[in-house]
Amino acid sequence: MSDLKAYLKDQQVLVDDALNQFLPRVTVRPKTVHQGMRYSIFAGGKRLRPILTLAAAEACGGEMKNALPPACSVEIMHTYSLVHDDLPCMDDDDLRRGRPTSHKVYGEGMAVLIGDALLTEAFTILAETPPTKRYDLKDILLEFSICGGSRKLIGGQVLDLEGEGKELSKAQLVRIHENKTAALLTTSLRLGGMTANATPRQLDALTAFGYNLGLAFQVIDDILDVTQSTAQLGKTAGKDEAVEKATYPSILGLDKSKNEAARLTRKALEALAVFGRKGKRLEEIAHYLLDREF
Ligand code: GRG
Repeated sequence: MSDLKAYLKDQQVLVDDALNQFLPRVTVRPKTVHQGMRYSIFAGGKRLRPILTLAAAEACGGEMKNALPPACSVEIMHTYSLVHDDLPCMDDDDLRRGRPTSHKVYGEGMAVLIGDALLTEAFTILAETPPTKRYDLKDILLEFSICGGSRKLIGGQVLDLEGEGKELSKAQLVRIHENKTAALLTTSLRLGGMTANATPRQLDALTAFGYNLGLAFQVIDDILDVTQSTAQLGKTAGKDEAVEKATYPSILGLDKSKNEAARLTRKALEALAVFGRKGKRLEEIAHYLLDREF
């Protein structure tokens, strides 16, 4: 596992360097929005999604440098969703990645624009992805845009908003998180595979892995919200219970939620068989996420 820790650190540095290269400098006018974009991007964060993109490319025999543009795009789309999700009209949060949220620093109107600018920039960077024999830029663009749109990411947020203050069934909760959480993890992996000219069978395997890993990740996120401190998480702990949000622990209880996360992780791991030894990093990441503490 210590080898994995070193690998994760190296990948984080690689992604951060690429993000630094791709994003507009703070001196570009208007400076406020570019400062705000970098404030949220470089606030920390595990860089899970871009690391998955790079590891999926590796599993399919591709080159890391070709996967860097989509790796940055998925991290930027993720960060935009956090900036907007934290707004007072959404989840109303003051703390993210251990820092005051974007609207606390820049004001609400500017935080909306910072989120918009991040999402738009994600497409600009995605356009740098080199096409492969099986996947042209249109395939890559559609994978990314459908994931971020009303059918997935935004659709999940809509269901989340509509479910506020209601008792939800497990099936309804799963539907929210398939879209809010699992969709972007799946797209992160699939884009990595596409840059490596993945076979349809490999792409299906990445999809099944991403779906189950994404749901497992959310179950753990819900568990950590109950069991960890604000300092440990870098975001407000106990928030779900405080706003009476339906979560895995609130529906299943803590023990059954832990079993559910382990079951989903097992399903995710089964999907990796097609990669043989090349799927080792993805396998290690799945184990690591199940045991994570923040
Ligand atoms: C379009 C506004 C809008 C929302 C879409 C993705 C989303 C829905 C909202 C973002 C907030 C949220 C609770 C997402 C669920 C996925 C999740 C657990 C995100 C946290 O991801 P980590 O732990 O965060 O990878 P870091 O900071 O490490 O990158």
